[in-house]
Amino acid sequence: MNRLNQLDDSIAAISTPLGMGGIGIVRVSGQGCIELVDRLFSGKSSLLAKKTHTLSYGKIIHHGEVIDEVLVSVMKSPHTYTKDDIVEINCHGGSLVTRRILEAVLNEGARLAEPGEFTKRAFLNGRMDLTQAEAVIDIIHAHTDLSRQAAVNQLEGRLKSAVRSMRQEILDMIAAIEAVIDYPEHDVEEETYGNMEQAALKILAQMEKLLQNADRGKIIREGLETVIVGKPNVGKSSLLNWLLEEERAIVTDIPGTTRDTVEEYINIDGIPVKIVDTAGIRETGDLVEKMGVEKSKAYAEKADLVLMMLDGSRPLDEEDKDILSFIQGKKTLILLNKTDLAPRLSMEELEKFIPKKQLLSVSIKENRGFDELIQSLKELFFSGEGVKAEDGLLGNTRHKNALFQAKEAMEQCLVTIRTRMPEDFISLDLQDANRALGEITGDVADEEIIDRIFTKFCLGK
Ligand SMILES: Nc1nc2c(ncn2[C@@H]2O[C@H](COP(=O)(O)OP(=O)(O)OP(=O)(O)O)[C@@H](O)[C@H]2O)c(=O)[nH]1
Ligand SMILES: [Mg+2]
Repeated sequence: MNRLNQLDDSIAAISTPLGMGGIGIVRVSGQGCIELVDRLFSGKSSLLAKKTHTLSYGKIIHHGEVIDEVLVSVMKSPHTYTKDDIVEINCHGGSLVTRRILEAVLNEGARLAEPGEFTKRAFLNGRMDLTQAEAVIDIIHAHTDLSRQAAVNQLEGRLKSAVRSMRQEILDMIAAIEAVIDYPEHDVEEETYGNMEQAALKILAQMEKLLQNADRGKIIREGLETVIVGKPNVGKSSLLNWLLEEERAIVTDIPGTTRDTVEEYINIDGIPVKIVDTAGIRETGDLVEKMGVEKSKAYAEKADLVLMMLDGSRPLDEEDKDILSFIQGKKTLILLNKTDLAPRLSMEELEKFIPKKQLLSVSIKENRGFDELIQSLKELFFSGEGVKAEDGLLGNTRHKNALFQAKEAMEQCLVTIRTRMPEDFISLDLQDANRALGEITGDVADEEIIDRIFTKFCLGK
């Protein structure tokens, strides 16, 4: 669809969660939306006469029937979330009421908004760049204060300005080269190459600094995905409950209790940690259990961290060894559990083939080893240091990949300069870097990428 057409119509959606609550909000945005809602609104005076950013009391009447008593906010372009006119109808928070009001608004000619379409308009209308739009989802999804702070920094434009200033420096370099190309009678002087090299090195250093913290940033934003694996009955679900401090998963002494994955978030010093409890991994003829086992393996494969559990009251067996070899190459902590029982498997034995710093002895039953586990986790991902919201400047994998491409182009550019290649080659490398950076802010992102980002939003945002 053509972008301009897309921006022409009024879009509407229920912006509050569906369900019962004090209030529900139906949001409408686009040219002519005030008039549109006014046709449904009955109050002291017409909405068209209202000043911007005011609230009006009245009723929504559709086909002669009063749907609800409402407060309507009128916000006029350009100082609104989307930069277009916005009307928000605050009604009573029942899912039927909000739905009926939405229907009435659609009936008057608005189109049902796609997920994230209000924010997409804000982006297309130039109110925010792509990193700021992404920050909006991150704020909504934030599980800890640290994640929220990092997202707010991004919404305030910290990443945008970091990227834009690098782009500006690259554009300045391109302009300097173009100036030389325009006067071919002048050879490029050694001094010019020297200046170029300095400028390229400076930009590269900024890129590297941002990339250094990228993994931390991703963890702060998206959470550390941690999966608990091990053979049946070693205490995986007990570990989940222990970390959550609540009886979330069913624990029994019957091997094969957990059939499906159970996911929860915990907050470790501000770091959101997603913990996934899985079905014990073993060969099984039971179809349901088999599916659970497949799922456990799939989760372990994509996790940031694997917590592998062993039962200290049983000797190490083939099942344990299979799992150990399966998770090789992953960031792993091995927990030797049930150390309150008569030992059949010792830390000494495990230390023969597992590095000591990856090993922990715990007893969930006797509540031993909890602090050590949390400490090891922090060591593994943050070298034991505290984490600040600033570390999360580079928010997601998309940013990281684009920045990485930009860095490669700058490295190429440096080679081109150092080998004294003709100046238009330098310019080409710089343009590559500039394009990759532009993808981060959305200045040059293609529509498909943009659409993919906004479909992750909730309805009505
Ligand atoms: N003695 C002792 N028993 C424990 C400890 N941790 C867990 N258990 C017991 O071990 C049994 C199995 O615990 P679960 O947490 O259900 O084990 P699981 O690994 O989730 O098992 P599956 O879901 O079947 O794969 C239960 O009876 C727990 O009470 C511990 O530290 N010491
Ligand atoms: Mg279990």
